[in-house]
Amino acid sequence: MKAADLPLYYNMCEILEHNLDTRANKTALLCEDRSMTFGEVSRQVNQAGNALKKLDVRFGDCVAILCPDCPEWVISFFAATKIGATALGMNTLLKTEEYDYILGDSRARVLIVHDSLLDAIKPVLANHLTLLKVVVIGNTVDPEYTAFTDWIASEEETLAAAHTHRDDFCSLHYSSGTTGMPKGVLHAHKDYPLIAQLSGVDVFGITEGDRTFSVAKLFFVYGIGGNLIFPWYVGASCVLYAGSPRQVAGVLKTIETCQPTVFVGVPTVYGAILALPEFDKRYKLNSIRLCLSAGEALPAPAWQTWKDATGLEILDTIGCTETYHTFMANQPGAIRPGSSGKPIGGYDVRLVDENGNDVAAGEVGHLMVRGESSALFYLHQCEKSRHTFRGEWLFTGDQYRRDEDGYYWHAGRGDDMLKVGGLWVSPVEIENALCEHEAVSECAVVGHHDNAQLLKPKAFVCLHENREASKEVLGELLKLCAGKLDAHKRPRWIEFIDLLPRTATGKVQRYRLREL
Ligand code: 3UK
Repeated sequence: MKAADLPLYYNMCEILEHNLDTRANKTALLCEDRSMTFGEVSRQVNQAGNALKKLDVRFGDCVAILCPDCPEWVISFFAATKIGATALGMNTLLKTEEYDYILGDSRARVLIVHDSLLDAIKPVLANHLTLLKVVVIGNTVDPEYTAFTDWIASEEETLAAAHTHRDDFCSLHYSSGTTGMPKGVLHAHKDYPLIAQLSGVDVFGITEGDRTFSVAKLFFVYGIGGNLIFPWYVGASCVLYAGSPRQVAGVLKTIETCQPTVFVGVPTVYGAILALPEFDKRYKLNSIRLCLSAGEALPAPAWQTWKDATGLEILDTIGCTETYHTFMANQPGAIRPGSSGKPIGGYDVRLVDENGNDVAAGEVGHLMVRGESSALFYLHQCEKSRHTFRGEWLFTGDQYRRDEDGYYWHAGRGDDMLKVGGLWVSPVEIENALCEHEAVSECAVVGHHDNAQLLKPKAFVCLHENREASKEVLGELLKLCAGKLDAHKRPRWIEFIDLLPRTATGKVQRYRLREL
């Protein structure tokens, strides 16, 4: 599928509305306390869209949503895009100053916020004169604000979609980098059917009979793609989970109750489930036919243990906010555990050196990707945009190696790579070696200057709960590295810590380790 196959004037609310002809009474979404049909969702989208129009929200204006995964999140998102505005699903794990930055950078006109998150953003609302209205979802609504249900209750249940060009922007996602303030990534209406067809249908084979469930939240592109856009594009249902993915028991209980067929997971959650003794006997997971993983590399041992316990083969896939969704994946029947698979249809990749020339086979290079769902720039970030968006190609910042069979292996982030003694060293290679020790639960390697001000690898190691840091363990780790790694790659320091610092979306913040 190509963008040019879509009508020139196209609104992404089609992804919901094409279901109205034949499936208006089919369940579109389920959550802990409710379920809604496509018809019901569509009527409330129209009501919310009419309420936004009454506030004079116009083409291109930003509507910010700050809410755990629930029907109102979805309704607000489609309402905004349907009237031609830009929907901004905000990360629910950010700090007040980050909300302040995002409200300002996006010039949000309306904020739709869940009562449980109001306190986190309330102190900065007065800073934003562009903000016309705050609508609150939930039970305990401050009389200062309008309750979501009251806001839409008296509105008309019909609404014509705005005459949007397929290249008009319809969503804004802030991507939390490992450094600096988050960057706003705008996506167009066309990107939604593109990713649904290219990944959801062509690679993952999602069909009308499926039911998706995601631990990645809707504010995260991987989550909204896998758990809203893919299923609705084919008329399947989704399960919304408002809880934290860290509450693994809640995740497993939801799977047991709602019986999804597709599980949209991340490596840390697979790891946490595997750490629960006899999880496969205590919870019924047999509704699941397909398991996805993304966000960071899924280690091969976790892939194998999951397969041994459940019989299911996880598909590790990589995408980024800039491409909206997947561009490389392990495909059913062609999986290489530990790798990110191969480029999927609709996307091309290249591995290049510092000068932009293709690297030789087997060598690590910077990953560039080309595909029609790519964003065009970062909002208000000229310099960063120039660095990342290079004509048709997107510079991902990832380091990859391609093996003889064409599979791609992640070798860390470009900005994490170390040059030791003039040679490139990937922290990931050292981390993999350390993780082979049975006492190690996770670890991260960063560059650290030695007495001669030369960069050398330093490892931060977390041990399993029942293990103590000791001279013995340290000695074993050093010995392990000596056996596995070339001399220049061996960590010169190993420090034991309780937890690795992570971003709100779960990525290790190496820059914080560097600062330690
Ligand atoms: C890293 C991976 C190794 C990689 C995303 C699937 O994660 C997503 O988007 P983000 O913008 O982050 C992108 C960056 O995360 N990464 C993601 N997946 C993998 N590294 N193996 C993987 N399987 O550094 C990438 O550049 O938060 C993932 C679909 C849509 C997405 N937006």
